[in-house]
Amino acid sequence: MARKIIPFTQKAGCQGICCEASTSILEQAAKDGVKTYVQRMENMSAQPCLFGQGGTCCRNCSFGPCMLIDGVAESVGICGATPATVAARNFARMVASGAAAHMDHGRETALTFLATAKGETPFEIKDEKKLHFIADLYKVKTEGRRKEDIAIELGEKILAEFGQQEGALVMTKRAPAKRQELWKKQGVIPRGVDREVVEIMHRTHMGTDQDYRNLIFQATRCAMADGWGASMIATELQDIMFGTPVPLRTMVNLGVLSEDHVNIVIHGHEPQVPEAMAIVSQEPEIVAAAKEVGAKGINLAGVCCSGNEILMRRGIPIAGSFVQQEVVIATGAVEAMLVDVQCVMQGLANVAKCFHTELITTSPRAKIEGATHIEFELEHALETARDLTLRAIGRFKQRGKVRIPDRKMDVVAGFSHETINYMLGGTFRGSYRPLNDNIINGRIRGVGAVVGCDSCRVESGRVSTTVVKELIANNVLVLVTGCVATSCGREGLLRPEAAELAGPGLKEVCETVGMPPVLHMGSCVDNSRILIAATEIVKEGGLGDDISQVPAAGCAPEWMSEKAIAIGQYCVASGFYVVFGRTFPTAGSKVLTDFLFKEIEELYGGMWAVEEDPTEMAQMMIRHIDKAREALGIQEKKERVLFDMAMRQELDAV
Ligand code: MSK
Repeated sequence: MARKIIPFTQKAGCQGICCEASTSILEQAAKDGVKTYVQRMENMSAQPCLFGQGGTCCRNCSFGPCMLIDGVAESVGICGATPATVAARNFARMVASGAAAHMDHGRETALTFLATAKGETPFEIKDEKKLHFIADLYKVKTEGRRKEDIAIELGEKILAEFGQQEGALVMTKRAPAKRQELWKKQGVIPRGVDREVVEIMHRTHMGTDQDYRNLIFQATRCAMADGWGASMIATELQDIMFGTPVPLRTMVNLGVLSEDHVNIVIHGHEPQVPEAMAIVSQEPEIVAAAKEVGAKGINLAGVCCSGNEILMRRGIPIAGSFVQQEVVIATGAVEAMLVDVQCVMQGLANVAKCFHTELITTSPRAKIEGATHIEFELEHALETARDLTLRAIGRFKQRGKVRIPDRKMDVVAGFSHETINYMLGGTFRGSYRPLNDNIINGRIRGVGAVVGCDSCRVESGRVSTTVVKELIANNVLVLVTGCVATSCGREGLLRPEAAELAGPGLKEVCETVGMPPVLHMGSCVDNSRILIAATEIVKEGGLGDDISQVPAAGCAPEWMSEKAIAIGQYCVASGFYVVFGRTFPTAGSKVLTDFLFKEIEELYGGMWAVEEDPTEMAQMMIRHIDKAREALGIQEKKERVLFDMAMRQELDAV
């Protein structure tokens, strides 16, 4: 039966519908009996369970589930566990799961890197400068050595960190000295990558760690092993192999699908399959095969962070964000959707069945009933990519009616922290100095990192973009990653023209440099780029000697995954104020929530907050930024000369 789709423009009850392009497809899909997340949400018999949502439902042993009500005397589990203990265990397990996702991603990247160094993959060592930089960090000798030999030794050292039992993860040494001291004092420097997840799972077993502070301590150490460990490893090794991103123009939204090409959509997180597909998709034999079936060629497009990886490095367009994944197939224009790990809805299999689309899983760690499984093996990367492409070509003639909305938007992406360095500092004298100076003189009020998912539970995409617009209007330079970046792209916020929406100071800087006020820094693992950017700001000087002193704040307005919790916790441990949208997973325990929202600041200089209203989310970040400015004594606007390109060139010539 056809169901009513509520247009996103109607304020009440507009959960999940993210843009007009998606609305039209979802309406048609509903009429055709295609079941997407919209119907599944309508079919949910009840609102989310309050005990589960607030973190006070314990199902860690078979006495329970014990559902605890905070503040009610005697409301403890059969074992005596308090709401704070239960909520802390559940929170820690979310951190463990989220961090594990990035850790497995980092491990796969390290294995690919090692195989690439040994000449066993079609990939190469593209960024030698970064190879040398990371090799130096790991004390791998570089002088007079072949890049492959450096990479083999580096890859082995990095892989060993995953099973390391004692010591400290090397990447943590990149943080400002004061931050490292604080971590040492708190004891949260991760000893190994995998060890910290295992220890959470042990501590949260029935009858083990029953002190909420001690549980959060381990959750923090584990989150650190994600942000300053596995995620950073993934980002840096991917950059070395596939290229460090530089600004480029491309497109986002459903309109990037092509009526006259074979459309192959790549969804998930790890960049190996997308990179291999990008290599083969333009091979003359492949293009000829596509033409034989009446298509003009192959059109690759991304969804979620697989999309962000190839958007950042190759300019391949993104068809949709997390919430749009089923909508992409429901256009009827997709011959194959390739999925690997994380954020892939099981519902895709049923949507694909309603069309000619073949849904193909490529990772041995993630299969879906009803999908074809073709394992992607590194040693046969290009052969597998050709096979996948030919399968998609084979489906082209089975296309039925195609409905590709005429909606796509220009974006400028590719802002690695190195790019920010060059872009603001000049090609020949890369530096964060101009950024710091503009923060000090008040043209830029501060930096806001708006990251994470888009959610079916809110007005999808719109919550995040409202936060972003409010921030830039108040002269806050915004850094985005993940699906928030796609939402911003759809709304035109990733174009230099978006400077029109910025406050006068930020607008002036953007226009001088020719950059958007919202900088796309990549995928979920690339939140590590934000940690490094914050560190560079500290190292440049003038804005304190620790990340917690920088006028900056983070936000995940539409978070939904456990990865977001792990990311939030490593950001708090790094000194950031972090605002999450709609709901917080410890809300059922006042004691624990007070600890995470207040007391934890005394330990790490960062803390959590939650807020439903997007404008208020932005205002909370702005108030925090202003507080940091006040503490630095830079709240008064000081006039400084803004260096334009000609002036910088003059300086370089000196
Ligand atoms: S994909 S974790 S929905 S950002 Fe990285 Fe998007 Fe969130 Fe997945």
